[in-house]
Amino acid sequence: MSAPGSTVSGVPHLDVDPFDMNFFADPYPTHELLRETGPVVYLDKWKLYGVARYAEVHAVLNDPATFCSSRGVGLSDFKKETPWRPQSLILEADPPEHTRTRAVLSKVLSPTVMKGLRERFAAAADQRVDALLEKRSFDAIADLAEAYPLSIFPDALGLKPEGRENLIPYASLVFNAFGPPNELRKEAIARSAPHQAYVTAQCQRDNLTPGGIGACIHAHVDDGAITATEAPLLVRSLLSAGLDTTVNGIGAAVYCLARFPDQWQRLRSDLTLARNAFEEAVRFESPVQTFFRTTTREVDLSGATIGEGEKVLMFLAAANRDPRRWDKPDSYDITRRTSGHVGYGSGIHMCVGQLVARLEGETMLSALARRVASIEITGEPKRRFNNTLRGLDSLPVTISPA
Ligand code: 4IA
Repeated sequence: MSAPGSTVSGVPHLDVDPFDMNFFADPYPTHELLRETGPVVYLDKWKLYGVARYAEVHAVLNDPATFCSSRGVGLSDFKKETPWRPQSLILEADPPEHTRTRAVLSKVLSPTVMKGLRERFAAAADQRVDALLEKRSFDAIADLAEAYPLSIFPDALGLKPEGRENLIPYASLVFNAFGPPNELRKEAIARSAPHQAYVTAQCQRDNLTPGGIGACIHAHVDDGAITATEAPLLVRSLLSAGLDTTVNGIGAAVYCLARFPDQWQRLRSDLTLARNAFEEAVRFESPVQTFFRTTTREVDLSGATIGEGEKVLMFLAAANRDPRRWDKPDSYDITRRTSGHVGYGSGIHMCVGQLVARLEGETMLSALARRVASIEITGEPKRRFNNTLRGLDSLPVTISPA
C-alpha cells in the first residue's frame, strides 16, 4: 500500500508544471513546495523526476556516471529522440569524450586568457556607463545587460560584424529547446532556421578573426587535441552558452542592486565587493534555472528508487535558496559567502566559461559603482519567458551621476 499521492517507490507525485507562464512569473512558492514535498518528487505533467533541495541537486551533479549528460540535458532523451541540432560535444557528452573537449575549452577560457581581456572589458564597461549617464533614463536590459556583453563578447570570439543580431535569438532558442515540447519550445524551433544557418557558418575557421577565442579553438586541431570536424561544434558551444547567460546574469545583478539600495550603497563604499555582488546575483536569481540528467541505471537517491533511463530535473534556482544550505536564502547580500552555489552547476560540467562571466559582471558592476550614485526603477519591469533562462525583457531605470 502506498500513501495518497505517493508511489510504491516512495516518491511523492506533484501536479505542477515548472515550464508554464504562471510558474515563470513567480517560481518561488513552487520551489518551496518542491523542496518541502520530499528530497525527490515526480512530476506527472512531463513524466520526470525532480530534485529541488541543495543536497540532492549537488549529489546528482557530482555523479555523472549515474546521472549522464550524453542522453541530453533537456527533457528529450537522445536515446529515444533525435536531437533538434547536432549534439554538443561538451554539454551533451560524458567522460571519456567530455574530458578531451572540456580540456580544450578550459584552455581557451583560462585565467591567462582573462588577463588579456580584462583591460578591454573594463574600458568598454566604463564607456557604456558614461553613455548611460548621458541618457539618465534607459532600459537596463536592452541598453545595459544586452549592450555591454554584445560590445565585447562577439569581438573576443572573433566574429565578423555582420549578422550578430542572430546571437541572442539563437541562444534563446537553445535554452527554450531544453524544455518540454510546449509552445515556447515549438515556436522557437519553428523560427530557428536563419539563426541556425548564421551560427553554423560563423563556427567555420575561415569566418573567425585571427587571435580570437574561436580561432584559438581551431588552433587545437593543429596540435591534435580535436579534429577539424569537432572544432566548429566547440565554437558553437561558446555561441550557445556565452552570451544570453551573461546578459541575464548582468540583468539580474542590476535588478538586485536597483531593488536593494542598502546593498548598492555597500558596493559603492567598497568596490572590491563588485565580483561577489555579481556572484550573489547569480545565486539569488539563478539565470540558468534548471537542467536535466538521465539515469544510466536504477539508483537510490535519498531513499527514492529511480529506474534506468529516467529524466531527472535539477532545480538549480531552488537549491540556491534552500534554507537547509543558506542563511536568509531570500536576501540579496553582497558580503555573503557565495561559494558552493550551483548557479554555474557543479562537478565535471561546471560552467567552463565562468571566468568570462565573472569578468563581465565584475567590470560592469565596478564601473557602475564608481560612476553612478543611484539607480531608480521608474517603470514596471517586464519578464522574459524562457524554458531555462530567468530574466527580464525590460527594466526602465533612471540613474544619477556620482
Ligand atoms: C553547448 C548550460 C548552458 C550554459 C549551455 C548551453 C549550451 C552549451 C553549453 C552550455 O552548446 O555546448
